Amino acid sequence: MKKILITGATGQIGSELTPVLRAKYGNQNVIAAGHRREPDAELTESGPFCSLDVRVAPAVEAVVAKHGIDTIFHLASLLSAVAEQKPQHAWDINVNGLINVLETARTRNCSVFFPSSIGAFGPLTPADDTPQDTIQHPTTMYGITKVCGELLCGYYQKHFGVDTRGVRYPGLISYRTPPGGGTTDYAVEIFYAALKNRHYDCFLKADTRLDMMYMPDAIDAAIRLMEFDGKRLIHRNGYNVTAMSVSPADIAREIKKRLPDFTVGYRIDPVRQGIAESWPRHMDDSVARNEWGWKPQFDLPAMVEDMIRHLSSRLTAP
Ligand code: VAH
Repeated sequence: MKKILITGATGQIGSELTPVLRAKYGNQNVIAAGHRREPDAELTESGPFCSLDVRVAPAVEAVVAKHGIDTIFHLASLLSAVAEQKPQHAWDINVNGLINVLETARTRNCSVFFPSSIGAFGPLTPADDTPQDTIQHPTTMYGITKVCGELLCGYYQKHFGVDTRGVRYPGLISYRTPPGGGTTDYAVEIFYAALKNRHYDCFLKADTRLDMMYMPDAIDAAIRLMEFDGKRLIHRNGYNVTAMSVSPADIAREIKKRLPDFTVGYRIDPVRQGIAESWPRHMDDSVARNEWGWKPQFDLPAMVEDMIRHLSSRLTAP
């Protein structure tokens, strides 16, 4: 990787991947591109930033040509809950945006990282120890766009030789940039609420278990996969990767060990509860571990400790 473009750089993953890649490859070699969210000062002052609507093919091509890009981390996407409110818009961004990136990668010989999700699975998928290769049939527009994305990346690799790679991320937890419009957002909101108010009303049921991952591990997975010897990869796209399978009650209990007066309530959002129940509880990620050395560093206690440490200086209740 010499010249990198990150689409969706102002989002939850992009805002953390950008500084890590800039530290590794040089600030001027990592172009951050965003569209909906305004970039923060760190993003714009540490290296090149441009506004980019991935739905506009000539705009994608122009950015790649201007900067001589050889690697694209394509993160621009609508998340699950907001995609259910605007399904056609989600298809436009998540699929037409990806096709534009893949077409540019084909003509400009770029490698592409594409993040799929546990959302690419559905109610017919084995919910525990979900295999790498299994039935998907998602019932959300978000999941349909992610399965389509996995298949498109595989097609462009097989038919055009484009170096596409990707993982199926679980819910991602981070303290820098809150996610927007996701079903797993509760796992981030709970920390802000615990530190500000010592109470959180969760929109998922207490026992709703889902795969989760702390952002440093998610960043490591993306970079490790993209730096790995492509000739040794078999699956290439949509690798199951996870770090922990937890419920809101599990996270609340771990927070309470550090904030004894924290309490949690439940105000269920039927839409996001329905989405969560259509996803697996725990994926088998042994294929990623065997093929390219995937290994998470943060379990539930370590993640909670680090989240509270980083957020407490900003949000501690008086
Ligand atoms: C969402 N955070 O909730 C995303 C993610 C597995 C969930 O894809 O939509």
